[in-house]
Amino acid sequence: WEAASYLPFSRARIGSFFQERPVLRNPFLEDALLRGYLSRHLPQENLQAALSDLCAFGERVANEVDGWGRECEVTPPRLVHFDPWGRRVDHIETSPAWKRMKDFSAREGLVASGYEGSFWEWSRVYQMSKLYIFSPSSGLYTCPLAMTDGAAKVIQSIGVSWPVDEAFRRLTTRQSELFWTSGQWMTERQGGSDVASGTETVAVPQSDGSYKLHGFKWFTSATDADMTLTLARVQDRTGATTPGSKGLSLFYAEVSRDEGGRLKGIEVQRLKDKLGTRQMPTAELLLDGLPAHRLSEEGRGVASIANMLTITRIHNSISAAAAMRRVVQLARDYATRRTAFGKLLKDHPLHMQTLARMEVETRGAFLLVMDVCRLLGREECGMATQLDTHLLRLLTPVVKLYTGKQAVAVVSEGLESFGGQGYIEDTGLPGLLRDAQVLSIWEGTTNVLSLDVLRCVARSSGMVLEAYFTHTKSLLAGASSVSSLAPARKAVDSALSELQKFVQVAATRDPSYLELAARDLAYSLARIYMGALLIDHACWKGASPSDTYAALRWCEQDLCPVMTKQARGCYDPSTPPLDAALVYD
Ligand code: UCC
Ligand code: FAD
Repeated sequence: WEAASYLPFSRARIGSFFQERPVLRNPFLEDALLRGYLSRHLPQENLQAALSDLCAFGERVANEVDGWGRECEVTPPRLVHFDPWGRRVDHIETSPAWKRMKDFSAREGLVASGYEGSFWEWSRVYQMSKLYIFSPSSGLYTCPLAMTDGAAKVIQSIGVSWPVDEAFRRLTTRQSELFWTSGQWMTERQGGSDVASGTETVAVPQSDGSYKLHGFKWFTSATDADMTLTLARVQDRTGATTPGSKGLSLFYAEVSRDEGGRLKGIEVQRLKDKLGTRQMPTAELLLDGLPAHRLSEEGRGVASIANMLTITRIHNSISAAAAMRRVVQLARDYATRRTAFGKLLKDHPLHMQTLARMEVETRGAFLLVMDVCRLLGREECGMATQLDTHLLRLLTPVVKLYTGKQAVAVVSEGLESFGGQGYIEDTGLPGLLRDAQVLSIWEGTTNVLSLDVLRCVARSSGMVLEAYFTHTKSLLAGASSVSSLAPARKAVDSALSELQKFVQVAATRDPSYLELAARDLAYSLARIYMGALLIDHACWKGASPSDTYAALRWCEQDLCPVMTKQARGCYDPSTPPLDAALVYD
């Protein structure tokens, strides 16, 4: 008995070693690239104010908001169909932390700062920097904020007047008691990508010029919103509607309740049971006479909601870059605390190589999404050149589709860097991966956005590509005398020439050829441009040796996969039947 009491694992003892957890420190102070980028670009007169605001914000995110985010995850929303007396109420109960996120977001101006113009052309960069710091701790509150921002943008582009002037004020206010969020109800059961054929919802004209909507919206996220933008087909006097995209119009509707507490014109069918994004309600909605106002001309619904898509796709990309940044931040902290094979993980070169590769991906993503924010800011200030406008149109689907995929890969690798603990729910880590997975699905899947790239190239008669080639070359020009960057510059230069060759060859082929190449083309556009941005940033006078190293590492990959695959015959007319045969073998 005496001998046994010395045994370290005897009876109730569970050993004396407990691994220290990774610690989340101020995400602003922890991010050298973010601070460098802002110091480089923000106007000098505002720089200090912006940096102190972001620093204080980062402190709150680490010490307070992150805990609320976790509370949102463990207290998911609940749908209460009936009140105790049997009346249908369809009440969506959300956690106190979710409600706190709404107040916090308003007070911090997470939407408003995009409209206040305090940083002129850099206002979007400033706003998105804040969202980038906030996103992984936000309990997915960035989702309603994205749609809110998108709705404000649509209203602004259409004109801030009745019936949406009040809504615009509320969407862009910093007063939490007035702040509204918006939904974006586009998806129906027949099609989320093919909205034009999939939308069955009809809009029945009313005598006062308004409409009542009848239909079924299959995915509606953050359904506790105060208003929504949605698509429907206007019925003529005979009840007929126009099929396809030409029949779709854009509508504004408020989500309100009658005196009995029942939703006006809406029934919440059920909440979705989702892989991730569990913090926020995503519902199926029956629209049964929802009062609405038409915002677009009849038949201009898709074109009018496109402004919302631009904004939400940029938000999506910010969330993707932020998820990568967060997992790298935690993983590198953990590597200073965890020992294996006699030394800390940080002292194992192979582990550091793994984290460094994640860091390179994160940097490429960050610079691309910030560049798109820069272009958006220029457009909104009336400063955009034609080149800027073309670039913004081309790079929006590119950044969304590429960063969505990167986020899943980097976050997955990141989880592995915690070993088994990365798979354990109450560490909070698995949620990062679940939430990353949606980034490539909603707001346009990878393939659908790749086809959007083709469409915008065709519709601009190639002008968007011209802008892309011109601007990428100008980014490289600054590096011509920097010898340490020569291999990277050479790689981007030659990939750019390859891409130009591909475009020339592709122009002579039929559309089905381009369709097969669409995804690889979009990836090539992303990788080359990210390479050029990394090189450009490394040439800045405040850049560090790590900025140069990141550029060199990025440019070691195949920057132009579309040309590599073309050379291998991957888009030849013989491949589709072979692909199909292989899949169904
Ligand atoms: O998923 C959703 C919400 C999730 C929550 C939000 C989270 C945000 C991030 C948070 C981070 C945590 S809402 C559902 C999103 N749904 C989609 O993204 C739909 C995906 N499908 C497409 O994008 C398709 O390409 C469609 C629906 C746009 C295709 O429709 P059409 O009617 O066939 O399109 P067309 O014919 O190509 O274009 C019709 C018009 C044209 O204008 P005009 O007539 O003037 O030539 C196009 O130029 O719309 C214009 N247009 C665009 N304009 C179409 N797409 C765009 C665009 N991307 N930008 C500018
Ligand atoms: P489908 O269009 O059926 O696509 C299935 C597959 O086919 C995809 O891989 C796609 O890439 C591929 N595909 C489709 N067309 C082509 C093509 N032409 N060429 C090659 N490949 C193709 N929607 C809203 O409107 N509002 C919301 O708030 C909202 N919230 C969401 C929340 C969550 C958590 C999720 C998962 C989805 C949400 N959605 C929302 C819906 C989302 O936008 C759609 O699911 C998405 O756009 C895809 O549409 P789909 O589901 O109909 O897929």
